Amino acid sequence: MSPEIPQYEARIPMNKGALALLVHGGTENWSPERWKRRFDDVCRDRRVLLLPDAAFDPADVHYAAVWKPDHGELAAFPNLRVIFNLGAGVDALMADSSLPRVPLVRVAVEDLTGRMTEYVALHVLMHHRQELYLRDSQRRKRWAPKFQWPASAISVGVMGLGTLGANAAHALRHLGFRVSGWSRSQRQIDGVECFHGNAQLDAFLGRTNILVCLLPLTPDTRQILNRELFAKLDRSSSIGAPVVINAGRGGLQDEADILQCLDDGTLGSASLDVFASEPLPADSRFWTHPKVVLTPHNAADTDPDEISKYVARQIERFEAGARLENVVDRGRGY
Ligand code: NDP
Ligand code: OXD
Repeated sequence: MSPEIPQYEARIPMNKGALALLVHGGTENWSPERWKRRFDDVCRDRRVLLLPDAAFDPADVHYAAVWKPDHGELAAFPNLRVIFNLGAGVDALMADSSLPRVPLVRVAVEDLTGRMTEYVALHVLMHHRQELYLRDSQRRKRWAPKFQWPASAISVGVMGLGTLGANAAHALRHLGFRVSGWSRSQRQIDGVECFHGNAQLDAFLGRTNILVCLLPLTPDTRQILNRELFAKLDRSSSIGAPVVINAGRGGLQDEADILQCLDDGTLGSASLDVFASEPLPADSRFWTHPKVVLTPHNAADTDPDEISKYVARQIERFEAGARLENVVDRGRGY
C-alpha cells in the first residue's frame, strides 16, 4: 500500500454505512440486479444502494463495490472508506484521476483463481497437443496423425507470478511441463524457475516455448507483448514457433504485432481472451485468423455469490478493526 493512503482504523462505534453498487458491464455475469440481490443477502443489516437508480444521500455511503465505474462517480461520496473492485484487475479504476484516496481492495479468491488455472491448463494443452491441426483435420476428414511430444519437452513461461500466475504455474508443473515464471520482485515457487525484473526478462523469454501472460495492466506493462519480445522466445522445441496466451488485459498486447508475427511465423499460434477494444469489433482479423483461439474475456468469470461474500467478510473484518486484505498498491498500479 502506498504511504499516503491510510489503512483506516475502524472507528467504534460505527453506524452501518451504506454500500453503493456501481456495476457497468453489460454481460450476463455483470447484471447489476443480480449483484444487488447477492449483496442484499450477505449484508442484511446494511443498506445496499444500486446506482444510479437509488434515492440516497451520498454522505451515507461508506463502501463502494464497483466494476468499471464511470470516471468521477466515486468522487461523489464524501464519507467513502473503502472501494471494493469486483474483479482482480484494477486498471480501469487506476485510470480515474479523481479516484478517492481511500483503500482500494481487489478480488483474490480461490474461485476466481481456480477458473483462471482451468483456462491456462486448457489452452496450454490445446497448443501442446496440436488441437488446431487436429480439428482442422477432422473438418477435412483427414486421418493424418502427427508425432506428439510429451509435456516434459515443452517450457511454459508464465508472466506474472501473483495470485493467478503462481497457481497456474503449479498446475502446469503437475501436468509435466517445464515451468518458469517472471515477476517484478523475486519469487520462489517449488518446481518453477523464477525470474524477475527487466534484467532477467531475456533469460526468461529465451527458455520459453509457450508464453502465458497473467500480468496486470500498468504503465510498465502496457504493450509488453510485442514483436521485439516475441522474437526472443525459444523456437527450438518440438512445438516449433512459440505460442502466446494472453488472459491478462488487452492493453498488454500490441495487436498489430501479434497478427504480423502469426502471419510471418514468428509466432506459431495464440490464445487471446482479452483485447484492446471489447467487445472485439466485428471487422477484427482475430475473429477468423486460423492460428488464433479467441474467447470473449471469460477466462475467469467473477462469481457474484463468492465475491459478495468476500466483500461482506472484508467489511466485517474492517469494522472489527482488522486489516483489509488484497489492498492495491497505487504506486505500483496493481
Ligand atoms: P497479482 O497482483 O496477484 O499478480 C500480478 C503479478 O504480475 C505479480 O507477480 C507481479 O510481480 C507481476 N508484475 C506486475 N508488474 C510487473 C512488471 N512490471 N514486471 C514484471 N512483473 C510484474 O494479480 P493477479 O494474479 O490476481 O491477476 C493478474 C491479472 O489478471 C489482473 O490484473 C487482471 O488484469 C487479469 N485477470 C483477467 C481475467 C480474465 O478473465 N481474463 C480474470 C481475472 C484477472 P510481483 O509478484 O513482484 O508483485
Ligand atoms: C478481472 C476480470 O479482472 O474479470 O477480474 O477481468
